[in-house]
Amino acid sequence: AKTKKSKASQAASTAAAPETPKLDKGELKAAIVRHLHCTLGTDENKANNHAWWKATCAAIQELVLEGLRKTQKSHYFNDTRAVHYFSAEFLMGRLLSNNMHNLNLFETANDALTELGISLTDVLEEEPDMALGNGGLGRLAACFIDSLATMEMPAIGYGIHYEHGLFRQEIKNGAQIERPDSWRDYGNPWEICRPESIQEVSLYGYVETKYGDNGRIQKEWHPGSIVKGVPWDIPVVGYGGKTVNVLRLWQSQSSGYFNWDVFNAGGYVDAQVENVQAETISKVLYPNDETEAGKELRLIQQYFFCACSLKDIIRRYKRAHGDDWSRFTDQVVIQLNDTHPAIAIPELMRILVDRAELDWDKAWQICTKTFAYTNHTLLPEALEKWPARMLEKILPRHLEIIYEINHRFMAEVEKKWPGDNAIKSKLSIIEESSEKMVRMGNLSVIGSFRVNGVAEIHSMLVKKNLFPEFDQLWPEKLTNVTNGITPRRWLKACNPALSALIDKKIGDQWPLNLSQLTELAVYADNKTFQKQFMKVKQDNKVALAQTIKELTGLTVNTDAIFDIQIKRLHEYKRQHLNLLHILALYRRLLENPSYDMHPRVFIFGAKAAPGYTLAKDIIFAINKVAEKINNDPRVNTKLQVVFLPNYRVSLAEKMIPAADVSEQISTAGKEASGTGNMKLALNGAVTVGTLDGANIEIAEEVGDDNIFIFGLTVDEVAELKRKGYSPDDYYYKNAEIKAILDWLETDYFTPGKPGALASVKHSLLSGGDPYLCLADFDSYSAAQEQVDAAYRDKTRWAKMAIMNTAMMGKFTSDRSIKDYVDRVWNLTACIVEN
Ligand code: T68
Repeated sequence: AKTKKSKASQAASTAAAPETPKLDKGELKAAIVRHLHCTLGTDENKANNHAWWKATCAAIQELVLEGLRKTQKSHYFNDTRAVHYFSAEFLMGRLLSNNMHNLNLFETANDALTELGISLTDVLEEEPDMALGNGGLGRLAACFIDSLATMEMPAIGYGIHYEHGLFRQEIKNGAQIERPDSWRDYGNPWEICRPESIQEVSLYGYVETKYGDNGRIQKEWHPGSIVKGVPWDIPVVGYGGKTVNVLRLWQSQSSGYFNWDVFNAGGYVDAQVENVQAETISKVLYPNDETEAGKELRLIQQYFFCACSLKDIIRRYKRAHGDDWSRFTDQVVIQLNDTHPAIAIPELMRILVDRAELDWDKAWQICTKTFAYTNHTLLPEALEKWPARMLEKILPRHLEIIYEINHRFMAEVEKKWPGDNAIKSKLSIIEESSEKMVRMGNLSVIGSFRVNGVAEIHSMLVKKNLFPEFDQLWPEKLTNVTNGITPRRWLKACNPALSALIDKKIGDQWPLNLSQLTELAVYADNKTFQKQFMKVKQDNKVALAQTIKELTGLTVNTDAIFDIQIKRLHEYKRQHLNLLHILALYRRLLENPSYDMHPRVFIFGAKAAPGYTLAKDIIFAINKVAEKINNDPRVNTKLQVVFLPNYRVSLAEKMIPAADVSEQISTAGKEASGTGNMKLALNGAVTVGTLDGANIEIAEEVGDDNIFIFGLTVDEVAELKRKGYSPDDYYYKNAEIKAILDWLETDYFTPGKPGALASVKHSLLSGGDPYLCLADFDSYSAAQEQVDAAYRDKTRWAKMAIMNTAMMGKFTSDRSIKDYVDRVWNLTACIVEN
C-alpha cells in the first residue's frame, strides 16, 4: 500500500490537547442534582430519563457558557477578523455527547450518572436530533463549525431557526410516510434567546427614485411589510473546550405592527393573520436536496436570514469602527454555503449604496472582498434560479441592484470578448428565457473573491464544465477545498471501542491531528492487532444488530458482511443499482442453492424528498424486495436486506462503526464529494465505489489494494453519452439484467399487485437510465465478487479495514478548515485563556 502523505494531510491543528476536566465527579453529580431540583422542579426519585437528560445538559451548559463568555471577551479585546459561515442548513445532530467529549467530561459524566443509578447511554438517547438540514451540505456546515472552534478560529455560523427540521420518516407497508419533526417540543437546553439582538427585515413594497442635494440619484425602498428576526444562539464547543463559538439561528416573528383597522372592526382573530404569515418564514425546512422548487417562501427564508445576519455583522462592526467602512473587509469575511445565501450580495450592496451612501464602485469593491462561495453540485436541476418577477415582488430594490451588477459585468465581458453575444448570454446573471430568471450561481461567482468546489474532481469540473469562461476571466478565483469530517464526532464519540484501541496504540492526540493514524499502518499485518481491531468491529455489528431488531423486528446474522449504503435517496446515488445487484444474488441463489457467497446483510438508510416520486418508489422497492428475501428460507441464511427508517445523524452514529463495506456508487461526475464515504472508511469500512467525488482521493490515500473501484470514469460517461447511450442494448444482451428487470414487473415481490415496482424498471429502460445503472452493472457485480473473496480471507480483510482507518488523516475537517483559512479566509487563531 502507498504510504504517500498528501501535503494537506499534514495539517496540524493549532488547538492543544484537552486538559483535565473542569469538574470532578462529585461536583458534576451535585450540579446535575441541583438542576434536577432548581431548574426542573423535580427530584431524584421522580425524575425520568428525559429529566435526567435536561439536568445533565444544564450542568454541562454552565461550563459551556463560561467558555463562551471568555471567548467573546477575547475576540472583542483582540478585535479579531472572523469568518461568518452563511448556511440555510446546519445538521447538528445531538449535542450532549459531543459537548461532553469536547470538554473531556464524558467519562466523568458516565461515572457521575452511574453513581446516581442512571445510565448515560439511556440519557443520551433522550436528546432529539437537531435536524436543521437535508444531508451532506448541512452536515458539512456542522463539521466545519466544530473544526473552527477546535482550531480556535473566530467564527460564527448564521442560519435559520426552523421550527420543524427535516421530516421524520416512517415506513408503512414498505412506503415512506413523512411526519413533522418537532425537535423543540419539550424545550432545547442548549439554545439561548437574545432578544437584545433582534433585527427587522423588510419585504415587498416599491422603490422610489429621488434626487439628492448633490444631484445624485437616491433610491428608497418603501417596504410593504416588516418582520422581526429573533436570534437563538447555540454554543459550539471546540475540542479541548477553550474556544466556544456560536451558531446564531434566526426565528421569524411578527413585527407587532398590528393591523389596527381590522382589530377595531372587531376582527381580533383576523388581525392575527399577519402574525401567522410572519411566523411561517422559519416554520419548516424545505426537504428538497439537489432540486430547486422555486417557491416564494424559500426565497423569503433565504433573504430573511441573510438580512438579519448582515445587520448583526454590521452592528458589531460599527460598535468598534463607527461609520468608517475602510476596515470592513479586514474584519469580515462571509462564506456562502452554496447559492442559498447569495441574496446577501445585493443586500450588502443595498446597505452600502442606499444606506451608507457609498458610491457604487467603492461598495462593489467592499462586496467582492467580503464574499466567497462554495459550490456543492453540478446537477442542472439543483442550480438555483429565481423568476425575476418573483424577486421584483418580494425584493424590488434587490432586483434593480442585480440588474446594475449585471450591466457593469456585461461591460467587462464585452472588453474581454468583444462582440461575443453567446458568451454574454451564458455569463449574464439574467437568463432571457420565456420567463426571465436570475441565476444565483452566476451572481455568486461575480460577487465573490473566491469560489471553491468540494473535491478535486468536482472543482476541476466546476472549472471545465460549469464556469469555464469565469475561469478564463479570473484565473485565480476558482479553486478546490476538499471536504472533511470531524473525527471527534465520527470516530471518538461514535466508536468508543475503536478509539480506545487506537489510543492504546498511538496515544490520544489523533483527534486533533488525524494524520497520526498512519502510525497504525505498521500494525496492519500484526495478527494480534488485527484480532483486536476486528473484535471491535464484531462488537459494533452486534450492537447494530440489536438496533435493527428494535427498529424492524428482524434478526440479522452478525457473521455476515455488513454492507451499508446511507445517504439521501437519489437516482444519481444509485441505490437502485445496489438493489439490482441484490436481486441478482437472490436469483443466483435460487437457481443454484449452493451458489458460493459469504453471507451478507445489505443495510440501507435514506430519506426521499416528499415530491420525488421515483425516489419514493425505489424505497418501496427496496422494502418489498427485503420482505421477500428475509422471509425466504431458501436464501435468508446468506442474504438479508434491511431498510432502517428515519436515517439521521444519530442513527448514522450507530451504523457507521458497524460497517464492513461502504457503498459509494454514484455515476462518475455526479457526486460532488460525499462525506459519508469518509466517515465509513475512518471507521474501518472498505469502499465499493466509482471514481467520483472524494472517492478518488480516498483511493489515493488508502491505495488500490484497499478499495474496490468499479464503473465508468467521468470521461467514459461523457463518451458513452456522446455516442448515444441505449439501456436497451444491455437489457437485451445481458440475460441476468433482463431477468431481474422483468422480475420487478411481476407480482413476485408484491403478491396480487403486479406492476407495483414497475416504475423502477421503466426508469431504467424507457426512462433512458439517465445515471447509467445498466452500463455499470457488470462492473459493479464483478467488484462485489472481489469483495466477497477478500472478506473470506480474514487476514486480508482485517488488513484492509485497518489501512482504511490508518489512511483517513487527510479527511479531517480540520484540514479542510486549514485550507479555507490559508487560501480563502486569511484568518488567525485567537487563543482563549482559561
Ligand atoms: C452535497 N449536497 C453533495 N445538497 O451532494 C455532496 N441542495 O456530494 C457533498 O459532499 C456535500 O454536499 C457537501 O459538500 C447537498 O447535500 C443539499 O442538501 C441541498 C439542499 C438544498 C438545496 C440543494
